[in-house]
Amino acid sequence: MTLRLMQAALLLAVGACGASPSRSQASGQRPFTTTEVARFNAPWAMDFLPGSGVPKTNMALVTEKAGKLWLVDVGSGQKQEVVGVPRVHVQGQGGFAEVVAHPDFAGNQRIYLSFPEAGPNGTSGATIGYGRLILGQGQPRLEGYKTIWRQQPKVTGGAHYSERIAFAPDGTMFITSGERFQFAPAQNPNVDLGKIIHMTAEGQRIGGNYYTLGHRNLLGIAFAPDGRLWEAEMGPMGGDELNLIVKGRNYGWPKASNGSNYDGSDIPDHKPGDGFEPPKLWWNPSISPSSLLIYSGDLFPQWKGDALIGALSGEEFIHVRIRGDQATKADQWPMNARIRAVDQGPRGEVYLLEDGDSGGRLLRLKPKR
Ligand SMILES: [Ca+2]
Repeated sequence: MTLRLMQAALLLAVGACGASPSRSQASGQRPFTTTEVARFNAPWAMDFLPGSGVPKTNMALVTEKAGKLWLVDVGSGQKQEVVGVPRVHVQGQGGFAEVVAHPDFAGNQRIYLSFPEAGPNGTSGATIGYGRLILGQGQPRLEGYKTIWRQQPKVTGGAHYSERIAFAPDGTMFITSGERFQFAPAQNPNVDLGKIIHMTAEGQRIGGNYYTLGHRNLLGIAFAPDGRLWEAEMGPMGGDELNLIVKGRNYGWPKASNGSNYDGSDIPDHKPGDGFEPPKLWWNPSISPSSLLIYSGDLFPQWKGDALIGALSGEEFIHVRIRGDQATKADQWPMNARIRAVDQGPRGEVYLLEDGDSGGRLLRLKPKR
């Protein structure tokens, strides 16, 4: 056999293996192992508590959609329910949603939550607020909860609340306000629907009504180490997006999308000169991005500075390479479960929360040796 033939045979063998549609084959290529830490009922979000002089401790908060908040020690897997949490309006996609610790949590004990509240005539709207998490005195409890933002207007239906929170390096806050499945209001500068809003940590708006507009259901928002703000958004059929967020820009919904409406009708694709900011990446078929982490740890050096995305309908864990203002698809690992949240632990390990009404697992990912 000539060298060339041997190379061809080797390529064929590798190609046959790589082309296998088997999910177990694909999961065999994962660069990580997964360990179950705990289980939750329909978990939605998680965040690690900062400690004195450390950005993260072993203690994480986890929200459950039906209205419970848990403190979990990811070392032991032990869970404690937080008492004194506000009552949550649960409807459709809405319930307890985001939980984020203030960057100075060690000093002010402040945690932020988001969830819908009911309005008149069957309406509802997203809210954001904060309270003090009291630890070390028996059961953890929340005190002095205060609502600092109410999505206006309240509308009927239980879809597309979004209500994610990201703290900026300067201590201000960016929140996502979904378009509530109302379409056109995403283009109306005078309402909250379909916007990213910039505010102080006390809820005072910065720079006007909104920071960006023309969004649909924004379930991931995160700062990269270089200070750029990225956002993952559930678009229509075949139009899920990763966007680079730039102040004042219009991201097009519902006038432009690389996807189509779920009834099959077309929406004009993004094109140069249409006045709308195109996504850096989009997914067709849809993946349903639930969450976005920009990884900053050392445990997975190949992910440093890159985006990690959980996918609901895609049932995948997705790695997107980020270089400056550019993003490229790198890996999509099948997880055989809807992934609701992605977070980074105190030693650079990665945590995933599975979606599901009972037994949604909290998984720890560590590098495969
Ligand atoms: Ca289109």
